[in-house]
Amino acid sequence: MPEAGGAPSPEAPGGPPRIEAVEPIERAEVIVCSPGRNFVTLRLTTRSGITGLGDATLNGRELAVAAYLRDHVAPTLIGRDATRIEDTWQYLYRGGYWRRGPVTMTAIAAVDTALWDILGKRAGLPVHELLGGRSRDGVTVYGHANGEDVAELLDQVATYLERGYRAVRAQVGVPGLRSTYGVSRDKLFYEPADAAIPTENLWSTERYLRAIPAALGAVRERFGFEFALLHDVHHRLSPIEAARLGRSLEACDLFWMEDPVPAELQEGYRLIRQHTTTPIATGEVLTSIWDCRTLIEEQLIDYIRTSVVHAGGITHQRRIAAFADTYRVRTGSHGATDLSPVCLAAALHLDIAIPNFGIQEYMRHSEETDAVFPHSYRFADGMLQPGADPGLGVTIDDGLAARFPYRPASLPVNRRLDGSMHDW
Ligand code: CS2
Ligand code: MG
Repeated sequence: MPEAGGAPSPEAPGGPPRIEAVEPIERAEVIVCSPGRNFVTLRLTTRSGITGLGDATLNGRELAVAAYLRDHVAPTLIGRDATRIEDTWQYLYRGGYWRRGPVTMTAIAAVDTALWDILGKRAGLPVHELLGGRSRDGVTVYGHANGEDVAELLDQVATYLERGYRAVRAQVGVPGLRSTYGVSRDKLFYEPADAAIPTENLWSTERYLRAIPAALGAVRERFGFEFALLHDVHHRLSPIEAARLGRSLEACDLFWMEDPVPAELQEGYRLIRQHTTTPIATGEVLTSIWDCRTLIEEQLIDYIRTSVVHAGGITHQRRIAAFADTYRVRTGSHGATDLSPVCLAAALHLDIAIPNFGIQEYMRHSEETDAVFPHSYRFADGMLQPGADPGLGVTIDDGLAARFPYRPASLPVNRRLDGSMHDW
């Protein structure tokens, strides 16, 4: 039966005659720019002139997603009905032979996010109202305090608490290693993709395991327990090492210990769980609900950290959150600087609406990034507010973006003291 306002049309892309598109997509543009760091942005424009933005940034692999979008996805979008968000997701995911993986899921995410933006603008409503409306007053975020040593870390924690943060992630340099991932030169704007050819960091599990309990213990001793304290292991331990770390941090009352073991070693979480009550978060490199299934079903984690941009957009991230809620697992969306303001806005609209939101990562973008992507979200009192503009509330300044061309930039790699490769 035809939809309201629609009649069968022979013009629909591919296949038999379909219901006429309510809001046909006319243009799909992929914009690559580097205002402080690289971003890939998809802009869809409908026949009636509504535009929607989607983040398509995959750190260090940006051009792979740009090509995937331009060469394989964009041609299938022209003429498609922008109001068919779920169907477009199914078309791109279920319709595809090659599934999942970061490149594919980031491209799908960009399309999906742009379609939600368009829907919000058509309706004249911010996306979170379309997702069911507010479930909370604001989105609690955590900032990144880090220091070369414990003294610098304590200074940085103080800075974040003074700025009103209610939650702080603490990372510290490991004594005897010349650099440690997560510890940056610039304290407010952290950018890990620092060189065209990957920088080589040094790693020692033994030294790390000695340094962290002392550093986090010093944070609690100085600042007390009235704020959430988080720590990111960056996938670097074996399950028994992670179990030991989790146990040694129990007195610090962590909000979470993040990514204790490599993402492909999900069985390892069973062992960690048997040994420690420190809450566990993972998921920033997982790209679909199927990647999270065992972790959630077996309640091996407390927070799922998949993001809108790397896990299939608002549509799929919402599905992951709903699945996680069934098992009392909460969300803690990835929000490093490589997730653009478009992704951050999309995450905030979802965070504020879903029942099982836990916390949102918030690494501030540089001034250049914020200038290229004017946005309506705002930080106050340790929380972000998505704003009330229709859609996502983010635009892109094309002229300014063009002044920041793409520059190759990679994440570092990690070698042990004997020169062998260690997990990222
Ligand atoms: C980190 C990030 O934010 C985090 O939790 O793990 O620094 C992450 O490594 C980068 O976003 C990778 O692109
Ligand atoms: Mg992380």
